[in-house]
Amino acid sequence: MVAAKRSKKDFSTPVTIAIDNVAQAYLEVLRDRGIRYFFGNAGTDFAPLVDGFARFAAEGKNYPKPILVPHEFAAVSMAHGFAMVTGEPQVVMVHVNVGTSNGLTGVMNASRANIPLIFTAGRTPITEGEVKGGRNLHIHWAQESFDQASMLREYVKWDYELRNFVQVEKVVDRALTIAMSEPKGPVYLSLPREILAEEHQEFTYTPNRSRIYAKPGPDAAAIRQAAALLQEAEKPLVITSMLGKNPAAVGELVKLCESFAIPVTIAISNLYLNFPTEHPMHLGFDPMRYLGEADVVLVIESDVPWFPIRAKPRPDAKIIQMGIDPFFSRYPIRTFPVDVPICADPEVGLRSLREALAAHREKKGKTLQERFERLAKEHGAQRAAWKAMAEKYKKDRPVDMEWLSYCVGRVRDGDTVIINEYDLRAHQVPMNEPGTFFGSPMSSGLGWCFGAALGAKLARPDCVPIVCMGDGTYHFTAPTACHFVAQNLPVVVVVFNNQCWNAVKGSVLDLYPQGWAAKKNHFVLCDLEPSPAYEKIAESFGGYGERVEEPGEIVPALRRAVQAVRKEKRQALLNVICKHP
Ligand SMILES: Cc1ncc(C[n+]2csc(CCOP(=O)(O)OP(=O)(O)O)c2C)c(N)n1
Repeated sequence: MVAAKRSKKDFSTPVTIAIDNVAQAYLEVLRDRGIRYFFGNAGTDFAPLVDGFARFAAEGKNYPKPILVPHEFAAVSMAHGFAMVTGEPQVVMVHVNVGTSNGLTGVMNASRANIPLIFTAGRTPITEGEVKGGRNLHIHWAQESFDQASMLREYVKWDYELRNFVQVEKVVDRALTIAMSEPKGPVYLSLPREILAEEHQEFTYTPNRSRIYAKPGPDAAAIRQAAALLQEAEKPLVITSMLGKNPAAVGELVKLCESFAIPVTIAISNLYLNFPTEHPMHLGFDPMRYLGEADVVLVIESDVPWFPIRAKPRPDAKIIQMGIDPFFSRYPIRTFPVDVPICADPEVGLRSLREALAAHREKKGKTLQERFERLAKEHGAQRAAWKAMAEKYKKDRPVDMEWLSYCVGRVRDGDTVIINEYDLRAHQVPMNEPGTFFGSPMSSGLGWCFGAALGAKLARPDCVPIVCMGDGTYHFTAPTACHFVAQNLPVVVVVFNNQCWNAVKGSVLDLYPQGWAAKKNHFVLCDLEPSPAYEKIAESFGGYGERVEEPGEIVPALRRAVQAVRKEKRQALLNVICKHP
């Protein structure tokens, strides 16, 4: 190995290392740029990389660490989970066009949730024997695409193909910069096998480049306008969905709402712990309940703050929309009204807003105090109603999801991370610390949760992820691939098993309350029966599995499952039999 020819302090001086081929140069740049993991689902295109990882191991280079995930959708979801917990960009590699298509739903999820992924795929060799790495298998002809990236171009911020050795470093940096610049999101890089296999003896690159990414700040005039509106507001309302993707922004929202007695509601897309649920200004998960009264609405990082078909703001209400991309410009149609747009990371935007409002506080002190007390009372009444609802169902068998969610809330502690895809009733789970709750992306590429929980576990080895999903969702996770990975990254899976796709059934009833299906109680394509013993699937991967039917057994079963992960270091699955709607 050629020794690094530079002083340790001088990060702008290029270094030269010995390599065999382009693949090794590529891995070296990833390593230098701080990429810790390489989520892979391999094929013949990976040969130079698999060989390169062996050289890395022989040289004691531990990162990026390859993680085999036996399904691409799970691999992308896992990288998604790691990135959502750490904020670090993640690298996934899949096999040519076929692997790309399997990972595509995961890329859609990452795209809508602004998760920075470098999604990469091999490209099948195109040469027919003239060049090393060229075609030597029948698949190499059939796996060629005219334009491999075309299938996902709409969902990535940038796509490119590595075309030659001299650009390895620049291409990786460009991919990282675009993925990490706001609004963050996935990019796609294809890596042709002949290029990866191309032989070179030395690689010169500049260490430690490109780790600073741009963050937009708010426009001062927009902040002044928004502050003036909030200052005069009698019934202000905050609606948010994913403010908590930057955990530091949660503290800023708390300070603003506490100081100025502004209630916070969480929209249906509920991706993060956006506001401590036990804070007196938290008014639950249904903004539409309060929307009609509000005179100033502050929408923060929320793609769908309300459903226009169900609720509308007052005609004279003023709407402020704040976010990195408050208009969600990648959505073809989204027309929520806006009077004051604030394009900013909410951490900075909210701080500026609070500072602008602070000057007026004295004048309104008494009014604010009264408002705070009124809202705190409403907050308390909401909690009491939720608890009463859980209690009402506490003896129901089959189990009611309201009660099951309440039980999850009782077992949760400071070390658990809740990951939810659909069925957990979030209002039943008190949560106050940012970074302890993650909900499924608004694109709803079903099955995200299990992979995401594995990524969260990899990112925070000491935590116990409790991943809540319906029995329908479970099938979409590529469950055996996830259980396979969970052998080394144990998590608790709670299957809210209602033996159907209630979301589909519900939409039929919604659209056709008096329709044929409702009248005849005949719902095709909705039931998942006979319901299998999901717990046995986890058992076959060495996990703890339990079928739970008794409502009084849920908390003890959850504790056994958490214990299996925490103490025995093995995965657990609870198959909780819930009411079949
Ligand atoms: C990839 C994909 N396919 C289909 C859907 C449509 N879909 C949304 S929810 C759902 C059913 C979820 O079932 P389950 O997890 O059991 O929850 P339930 O609806 O019963 O509460 C389906 C099929 C989707 N969102 N994503």
